[in-house]
Amino acid sequence: MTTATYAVTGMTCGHCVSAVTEEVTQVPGVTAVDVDLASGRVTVTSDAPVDDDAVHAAVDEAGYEVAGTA
Ligand SMILES: [Cu+2]
Repeated sequence: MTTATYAVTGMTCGHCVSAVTEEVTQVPGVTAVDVDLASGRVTVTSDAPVDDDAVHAAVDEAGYEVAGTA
């Protein structure tokens, strides 16, 4: 099992959290997504390392931006 944590900017409420969670969950290989709204950290759990670009694209699709890894 692998976890990667990303710093995501622009999330302000529970709706943002659901939107990001929903999109990132759809990235192939992802088994769990945990969003901490206060810190803007998104922790992605997967069986094998996930394509960073796919996570960035999913966050972008939700309407937010990955500022970097956290
Ligand atoms: Cu929101």
